Amino acid sequence: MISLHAVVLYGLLLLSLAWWLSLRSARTRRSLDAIPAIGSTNPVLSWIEAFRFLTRSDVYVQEGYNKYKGGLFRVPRFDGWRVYVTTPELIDEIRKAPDDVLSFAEATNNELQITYTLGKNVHENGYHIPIVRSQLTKNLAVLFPEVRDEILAAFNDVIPKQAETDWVEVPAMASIMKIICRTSNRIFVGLPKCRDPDYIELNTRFTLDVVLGSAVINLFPTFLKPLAGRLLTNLNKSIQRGINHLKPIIEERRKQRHEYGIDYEGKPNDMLSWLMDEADATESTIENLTRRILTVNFAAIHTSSTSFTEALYNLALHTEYVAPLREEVDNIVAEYGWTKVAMQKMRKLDSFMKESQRLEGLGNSTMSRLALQDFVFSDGTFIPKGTVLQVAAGPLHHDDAVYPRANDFDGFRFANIREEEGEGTRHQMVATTTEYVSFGHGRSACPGRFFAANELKAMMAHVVSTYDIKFADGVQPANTYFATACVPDNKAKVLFRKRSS
Ligand code: HEM
Ligand SMILES: *[C@@H]1O[C@H](CO)[C@@H](O)[C@H](O)[C@H]1NC(C)=O
Ligand SMILES: *[C@@H]1O[C@H](CO)[C@@H](O)[C@H](O)[C@H]1NC(C)=O
Ligand SMILES: CC(=O)N[C@H]1CO[C@H](CO)[C@@H](O)[C@@H]1O
Repeated sequence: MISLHAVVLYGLLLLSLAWWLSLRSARTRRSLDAIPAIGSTNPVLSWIEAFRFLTRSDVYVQEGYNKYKGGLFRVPRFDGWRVYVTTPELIDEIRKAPDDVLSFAEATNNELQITYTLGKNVHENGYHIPIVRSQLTKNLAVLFPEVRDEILAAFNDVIPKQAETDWVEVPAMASIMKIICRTSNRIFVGLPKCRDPDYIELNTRFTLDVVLGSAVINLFPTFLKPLAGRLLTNLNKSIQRGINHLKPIIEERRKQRHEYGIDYEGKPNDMLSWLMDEADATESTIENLTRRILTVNFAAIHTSSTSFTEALYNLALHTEYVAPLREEVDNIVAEYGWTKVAMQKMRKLDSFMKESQRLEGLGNSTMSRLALQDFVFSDGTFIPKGTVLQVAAGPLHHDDAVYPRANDFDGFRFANIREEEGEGTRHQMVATTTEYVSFGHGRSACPGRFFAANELKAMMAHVVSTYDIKFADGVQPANTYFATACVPDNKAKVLFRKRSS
């Protein structure tokens, strides 16, 4: 079986190379000649470099930024050249372009092969996006007690009891992922499903299924993609597993609706209910609702876990922040309780989380946009239809000209700016600008960022008010990269102990 797979894989890889070579001679290649390339422009060598990019995107993007800052550069990917912009001005031009010229949805479909991974329906109908942006955000205050309750229960389960009296080592990434998955799903599907270990395991690995699956599918020309999706990924199994978890819940809710009307008494106020309220007939099937819940988890879990894990590493590395953060949390909670309003008042905490995301965040590349038509930047750079644009977010966020002493972790950097400018909200974590693109920018900016910031701050407020934390050796864990994604060290351990003062 395995050797048959290997033969199929090698055969398909050769086809993929042939496809790449034929692409190289196409119109896009000539049209992009004016944009400087990182790595070789030789067709065969650049195909090999596309493999290197999979694990070294940080090096490629930083090199491009250092050499061509002020303009654009391109890097080789399997499906063609990816063009990066380097300045806030160019980012703003991307933001202003209409969706039918530069499309986030189509770029994401290209990168994640959504049709063959999350599902055709998810690509064709993005009805969950306005639900995340409005219903979820509007309900943050009323749902805060549930978020808080799940955070308490999850930390209690994940941090060993010995922490009451002594330092204990906790594997950070895996623990955080569990806590985030539980807390988010408390709001997505509710109790008791959000605590089901198999459901949690499914949702944390589904993201990897999609990312790895799409990377494999992307090696192949369009006509082979469905075959590659079926033979070389385990998405079908994962979706079936999701269906097994959600089918009884969806059926029970349908029954209640049928008997007592759409606003039946005791109707859960969660993502699944909002989706069922808005779904049209094709979206209301158990499979399509399941794909949608898995999609929301895909967008939420690894992103939030990455961001929180990096913030936790920064706290363990810079323990001098524990005291002032703890003081802020204690004071504000004394006045406003554990509420969404309290989270909004915690400016030092907000700044700390934002600074961490500025320096690390999701990766060196954000804001993918596929050109659906030819596009010309104001500096005259021509972008042919079919090209994918990206923002060199990592290098921009690390540029001293954009952020003074950009490479230093300055936890209260944004709180201090807000102090100077009074009540300004322009520097809070959820505010996107042409200089802060961790959540993207413009119409497609992350619709889940209000939920994410609220959840991550509630978690960090719980950590500083409950525990002392540190690293055993004080060494910052190293990030790795997969394609454009930044992956925090998932083996690093953080020491926890019940707060002593
Ligand atoms: C710290 C956590 C998160 C980060 C860093 C993050 C980052 C991003 C980024 C960079 C984008 C693309 C924006 C662009 O290119 O302009 C995006 C899109 C999106 N995010 Fe998030 N995200 C996070 C959490 C969440 C959560 C918790 C949810 C759901 C509850 C979510 C749902 C989405 C969705 C649905 C989109 C696609 C929007 C569209 O297609 O227009 N995200 N996110
Ligand atoms: C799900 O959505 C797709 C695409 O919109 C549709 O073709 C299909 O019939 C729907 N239902 C099921 C059960 O997959
Ligand atoms: C998984 O594959 C089987 C066999 O090809 C198919 O019958 C089933 O509908 C698939 N399930 C999903 C969720 O795509
Ligand atoms: C997420 C992020 O910004 N990662 C890195 C991008 O590249 C620079 C330079 O190589 C790194 O220092 C960042 O940590």
